[in-house]
Amino acid sequence: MKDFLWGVSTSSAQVEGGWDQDGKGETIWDYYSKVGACYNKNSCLIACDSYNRVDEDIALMKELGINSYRFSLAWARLIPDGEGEVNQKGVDFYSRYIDKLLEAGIEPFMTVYHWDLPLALYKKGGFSNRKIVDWMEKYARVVGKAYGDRVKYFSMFNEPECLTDFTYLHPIIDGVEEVQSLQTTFEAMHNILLCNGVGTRALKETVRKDAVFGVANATDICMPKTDKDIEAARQLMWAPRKGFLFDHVGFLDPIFFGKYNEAFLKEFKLDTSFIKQGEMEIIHCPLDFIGLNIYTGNTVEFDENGKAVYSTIGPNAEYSSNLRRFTPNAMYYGPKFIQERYNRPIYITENGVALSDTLDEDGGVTDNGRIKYLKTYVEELLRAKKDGVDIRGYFHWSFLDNFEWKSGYWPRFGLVHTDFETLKRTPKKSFYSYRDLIKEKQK
Ligand code: PNW
Repeated sequence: MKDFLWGVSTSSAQVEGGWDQDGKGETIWDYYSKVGACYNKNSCLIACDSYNRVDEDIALMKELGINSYRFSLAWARLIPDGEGEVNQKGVDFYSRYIDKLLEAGIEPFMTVYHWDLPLALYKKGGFSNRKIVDWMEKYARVVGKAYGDRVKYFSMFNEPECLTDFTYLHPIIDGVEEVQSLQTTFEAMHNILLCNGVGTRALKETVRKDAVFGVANATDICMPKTDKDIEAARQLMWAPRKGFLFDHVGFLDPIFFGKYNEAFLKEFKLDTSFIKQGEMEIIHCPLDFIGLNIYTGNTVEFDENGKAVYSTIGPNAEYSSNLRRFTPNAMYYGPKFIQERYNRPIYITENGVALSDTLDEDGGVTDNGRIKYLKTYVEELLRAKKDGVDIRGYFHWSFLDNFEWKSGYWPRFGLVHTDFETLKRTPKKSFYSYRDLIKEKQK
């Protein structure tokens, strides 16, 4: 497994802080923080202060033994109002970061947009304004020109489906955002897909020739209850799903096949007449890899009438503080089903668990639950790889405990504990366990 990428993941808004340092513009999450819209009025303005702790963090990554780091750029650091002047100090920040990662033997795995929209663009309608496609193209060009000589792995978007769902259908911030109709949501989704298309092309034109492009996809996986139910799981995996509307087929079909999935359009009664000529060609942008963010899945079986149905799974006491169910075989069936349909190399761009980790008396953190979670999920992933699925890397979410959006700081996903008062970092027991696992697998 020499070329396999073993890494950790973060995103700009969740770790950086430094919200107005060196000319950065305000983002929607700075704004949500200021109006106290997140859990317990938690705010991302300082977050983990990673903006000012680059050397300390990279030293920890080195100690962890990872060979890749997945992180995102804050659009408002590079272009404070999202569309106007470029802020050279912001550009230089990530440039230095990339150099330091490379010096440490850590491959940068870059996400261009992970949800922190410049506030100025939000005020102009954000993804509902068709002009966002031009703004995104300009931004991607700035990124490509600044970093494309050194960065090989690019994804324009993190979880476009979560972004759409949480912005329009289940607004992240109650009372600040309003629930939108399915049609309005679909039109914003279409703009996001156009942004992905123009952004990826702009990057391709500006970066090194051996660079590869993907998208990090949110995945609610379906797994069979028994071996007799594999076909049932496959059926529901590709069915438009109630409750989490804009999932796999909604986003990946148009990107890879150049047209919206018929069942998806029908299920949600979506009207496509607003789509202009040539737009589906822009969206159709065969990417080199698919990133999967896998946390959990649903068990599926055939009922007595031969219909594919979801099986009920009870709560898992061991992971009672987790935000999602403990379902390691999602790491087997997710990549397998995704590869069957889209046939691209796969990176697990996120996988992890939120626990209520606290410091022990001796100052350490004994997070045995995370150790078991990580090992079991990775085992299932490697089983899929052994069975022929083209899996090229695994990134644990997350490097540090960080700002979990609307939920603030209570869910702790890190391999490293963050004290949000003092900003002190303390590697948890799982940090050393992951370090040993990487060492073992790289032999
Ligand atoms: C991902 N779900 O989001 C995001 O990419 C990260 O920014 C986030 O911190 C991480 O997961 C942990 O939550 C998700 O409800 C949010 O299934 C929600 C879901 C999945 C992923």
